[in-house]
Amino acid sequence: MNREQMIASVKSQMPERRWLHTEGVMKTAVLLAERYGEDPHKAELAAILHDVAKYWQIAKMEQIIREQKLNGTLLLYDKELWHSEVGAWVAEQEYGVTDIQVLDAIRYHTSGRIGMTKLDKIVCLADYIEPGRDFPGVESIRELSGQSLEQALIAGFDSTISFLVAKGKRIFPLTVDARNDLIEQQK
Ligand code: DGI
Ligand code: FE
Ligand code: FE
Ligand code: FE
Repeated sequence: MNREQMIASVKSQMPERRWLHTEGVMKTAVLLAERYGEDPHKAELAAILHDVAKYWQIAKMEQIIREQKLNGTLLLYDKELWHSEVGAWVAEQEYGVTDIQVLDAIRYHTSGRIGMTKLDKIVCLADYIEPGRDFPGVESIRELSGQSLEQALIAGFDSTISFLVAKGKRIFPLTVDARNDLIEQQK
């Protein structure tokens, strides 16, 4: 499958506004890759596919996580976390992606993880700051993104964690671990 076919297929699985978000993540991820010395092709590929499963039915995502023996702990936390794990599986199974760095960048784009690779950081940060995003504090994360991938991502996770706390929701422990690890790396 070539790039155009992949784009058409992903686009057909989501509403127009989510595709516009994906295009924003593609452009932003390529810019960040160029700025921070990562392969822009890998960044773009991960960005194209990162939300491919976002609009799949909850029951279908749950079924894939169970049947394919993916990370079942996710099922104990917010459903918003499931599309990244399922997305990585789909990228491999249906889109033939074999590059583990690209698959992991998709898999961890929502939660983050300990020891995030540069590509993980780029895709996760691009998801926060693409031009279509507007949440309180996004502008300061955009500014930080010009200085430090890590500082910007810490601010992104802080914003998500605060949002979840304000809503009285639980936090997936890996997100807290990812934030703590990025802070540790900054020392
Ligand atoms: O898929 P997107 O909307 O582009 O963004 P995303 O994949 O980063 O998903 C973010 C959503 O996930 C956001 O609404 C918060 C929600 N969420 C729920 N629990 C957690 C969580 N996000 C993180 N990072 N950690 C959680 O524990
Ligand atoms: Fe997502
Ligand atoms: Fe995100
Ligand atoms: Fe996204």
